[in-house]
Amino acid sequence: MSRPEVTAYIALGANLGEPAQALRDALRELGSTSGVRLVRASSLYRTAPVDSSGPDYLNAVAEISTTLTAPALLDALQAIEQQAGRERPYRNAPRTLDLDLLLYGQGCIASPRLTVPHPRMSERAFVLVPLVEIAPTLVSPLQLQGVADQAIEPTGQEWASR
Ligand code: PH2
Ligand code: MG
Ligand code: MG
Repeated sequence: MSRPEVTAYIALGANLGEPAQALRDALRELGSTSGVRLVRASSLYRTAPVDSSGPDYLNAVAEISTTLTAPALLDALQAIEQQAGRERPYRNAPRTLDLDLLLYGQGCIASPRLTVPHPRMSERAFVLVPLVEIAPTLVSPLQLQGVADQAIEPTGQEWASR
């Protein structure tokens, strides 16, 4: 029996190595993952590190439609992070690629591995600003007001590499 399609939102971020290339590769990998269909992606944004260090980040958010369960989707995201050489020396360390599951349909998940909605997404301009670009009904003006002091700007870069 086939599972229903669920709309999910994924945050992409990187601030080590070649962030633009890493985000492009990750979006391509995500779209070619079995059981995942890429619906749309936000622009790329340059953002100041929040509770983190190192160079500025590149961030974006993607909407997918998936037949994977949330844990299976998390497995797929972590496999793509591994391919990008992700290391986890300490919490919020600079990284070559971070893929976070923000929302999974109407799902509320609290397992040791996974919390959905992502518990800190409402505190972060690098999530809310790209998210409001592709899913305006999901973000309130009040939430945006709460992160208005965080530095974020569109890079003007295209997703497609030329
Ligand atoms: N990710 C973090 C912590 N801080 N700051 C920015 N600007 N962008 C991120 O993606 C980011 C962060 C933890 O995942
Ligand atoms: Mg993260
Ligand atoms: Mg993460």
